[in-house]
Amino acid sequence: AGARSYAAVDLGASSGRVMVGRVGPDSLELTEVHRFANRPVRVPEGLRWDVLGLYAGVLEGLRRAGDGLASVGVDGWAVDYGLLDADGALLGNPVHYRDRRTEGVAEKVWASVPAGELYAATGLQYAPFNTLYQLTAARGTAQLAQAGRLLLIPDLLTYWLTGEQGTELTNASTTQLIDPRTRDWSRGVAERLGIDLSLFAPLRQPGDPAGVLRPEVLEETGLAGPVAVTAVGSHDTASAVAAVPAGGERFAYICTGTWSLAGLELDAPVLTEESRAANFTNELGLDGTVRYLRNIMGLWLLQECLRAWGEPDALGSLLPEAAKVPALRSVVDAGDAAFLAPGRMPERIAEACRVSGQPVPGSPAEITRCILDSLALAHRRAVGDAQRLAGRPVDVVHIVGGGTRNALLCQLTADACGLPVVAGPTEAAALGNVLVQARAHGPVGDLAGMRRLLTRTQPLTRYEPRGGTRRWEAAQARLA
Ligand code: LFR
Repeated sequence: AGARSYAAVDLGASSGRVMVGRVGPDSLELTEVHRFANRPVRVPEGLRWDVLGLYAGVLEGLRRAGDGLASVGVDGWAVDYGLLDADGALLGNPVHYRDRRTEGVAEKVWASVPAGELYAATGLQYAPFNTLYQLTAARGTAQLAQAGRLLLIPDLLTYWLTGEQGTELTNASTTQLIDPRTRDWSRGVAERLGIDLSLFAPLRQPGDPAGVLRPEVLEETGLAGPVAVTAVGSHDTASAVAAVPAGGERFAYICTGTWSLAGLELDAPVLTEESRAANFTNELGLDGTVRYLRNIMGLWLLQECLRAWGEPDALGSLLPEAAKVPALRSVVDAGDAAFLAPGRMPERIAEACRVSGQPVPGSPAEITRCILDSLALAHRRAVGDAQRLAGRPVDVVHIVGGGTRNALLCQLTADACGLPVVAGPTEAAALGNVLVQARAHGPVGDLAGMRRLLTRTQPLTRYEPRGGTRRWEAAQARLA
């Protein structure tokens, strides 16, 4: 009784999905209605997103969701954007954050605003693909010169659905143009770098109304109007963190998928020089929170190997074999930006092992084990560093997202961290998306109330640490 349905559009780097969440005062059920591939395309200019293909997938998903939706919300990966001309038409295909155009750009930016000042003002870790570096790389291009508007990917799709433009705050915080203390634009930084903030549409908060589906969208999807569209934590990681089923405050989280995003939820940013040196980021979360975390390469390392082996679906059979390979024979630094670009991943991993004087993994099972050990090790380091830098000890590590399906990774993470791991939900980003909509339209309470509902309704698996944290310390020392 009293349950309502919300559609969550969740766009990841390898697939997009439309899920329908049915939320009542004491119930929460999520159904996948459509999943579609997200395939980056290499053209002569570089690596691009097929954003029209994604939009078509979204429309098909809404059609399958059918009538009775109280609202629709869109989240997706961060930092990337589409440019619109003065008539609102998209200028070319959005550039992929793994494109090479940002190589060497940071040094140019730091010549105008030193890296230390940039961190103190924006709290963002250095990643070559932060929107700020992308915009600097694009300076002087015909496309940017023609642009009247910049919309981050989820905001672009929301615009196509509604005709209304906005810049949702959690994702805006990944541009490196937001001050995490004021949660507003960092005008000083933008000015010094010659970035025109009027390219951005006005800021929107998660939960704000974002319009209604356009009549043409209703016609194409066969839905009966009106259907509201609601701003959610449109950065997928913000939605995923909102759906971490934590009880109290003493928890760390790891959002797993193409990336592993590991850290803490805080009330205020940590902007110290030590934090910058450790490359921790202060992205914005729901209700005034800060997502204090580090980006780790994540299951991308494995996805790329599977692609290289021509066996994209072989993980199920590889994992039992990888579990039999001796632990911690060789590890790589899973935080290293050297693994950012696509291509030749098995060779690059083997090479990293050779250079650091470790046994070189050869078979797919050995390479898989090396990757999982390396991810668990990077999880351990990020969870440990975050506690130390923020002065906030934790008792439990929550793993959400695609990695929850990988029991070996969850167990190794518990072992490495020396803490219990609670794994689940898998579709955290979609659940966070749905719950923010439900809160805007119904009886769901604050963040703590959302988390209680998740704890009561979602299947969770607990992994206890099996001891032996010394071995992980020793493995870490090999990478120093
Ligand atoms: C995860 C994610 C990360 C962001 C990376 C690039 O999907 O959104 O949080 O750093 O993708 O956008």
